[in-house]
Amino acid sequence: MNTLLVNVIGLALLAFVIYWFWLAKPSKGTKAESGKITIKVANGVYSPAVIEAPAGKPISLSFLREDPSPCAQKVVFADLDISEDLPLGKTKTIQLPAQPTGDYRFTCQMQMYQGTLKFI
Ligand SMILES: [Cu+2]
Repeated sequence: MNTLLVNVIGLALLAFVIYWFWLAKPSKGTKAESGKITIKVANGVYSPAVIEAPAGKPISLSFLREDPSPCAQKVVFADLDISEDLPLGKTKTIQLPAQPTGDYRFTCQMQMYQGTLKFI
């Protein structure tokens, strides 16, 4: 009986290891394959905070700001020299020109909100 129990535990561990290392992929960015995505601005986080988009194509990001604090008022793409005001409770769409592959951070003006745009 003991051997059986050990085997069952062993199998369970093995299944867990397989799941952990091969099946549970680390959460990657949300894909914006169509080049369009809406990002919610609330509670100190952009959701999604990591966005993947195809390099070499213009994309359009929509921000829906639900956080009334002045902190969330602007979104800044420092690398792209783009800074836009986000109206409260309305969707603001920002067009970004085509970019080469790479990671581009976007933040609020105080950098408390942080997000990454990955062109892949
Ligand atoms: Cu801020």
